[in-house]
Amino acid sequence: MKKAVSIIMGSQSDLETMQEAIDLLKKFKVGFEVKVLSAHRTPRELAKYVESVPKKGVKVFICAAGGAAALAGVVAAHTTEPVIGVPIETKSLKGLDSLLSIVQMPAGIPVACMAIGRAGAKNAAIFALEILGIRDASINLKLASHKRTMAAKIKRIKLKI
Ligand code: RP5
Repeated sequence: MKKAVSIIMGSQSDLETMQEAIDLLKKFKVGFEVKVLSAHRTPRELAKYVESVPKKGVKVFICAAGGAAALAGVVAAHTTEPVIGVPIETKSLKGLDSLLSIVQMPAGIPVACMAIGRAGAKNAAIFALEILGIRDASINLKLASHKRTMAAKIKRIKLKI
């Protein structure tokens, strides 16, 4: 299975949140790889990795970081592939720090910023699948079925009030 998605996280501590994205990509049977690389702690290794993987088939990056979350922006600076950012919830500022660090990119270097925390991780995987779905009709069909399942769950709800 070719690895079309690269998930990068700034720390091992981000894995708990990013498991949501990993589980979804597994469910859709889309190839991916996961790396821990930090914009601040391993800047050279990060740049080298980002510049090397599109040649191996990576079509989209998902980057998760918390606090002064430079990761997604730095990845976007080193590639022309789409970059999706996931702001990790933090203890001090509840992830607002991560959100603003990821969303407030300067003109010319966009990052698609998701919601803070687990919802953002899940949505990052879905958004990555939507990007891949532009070229791969089978992914599109699975996404449509995923949406129908979500709708069916809502429709089944019977409130006892
Ligand atoms: C960020 O700092 C990481 O993405 C993580 O969310 C946060 C804290 O990292 P650790 O101190 O837990 O390694 O770079």
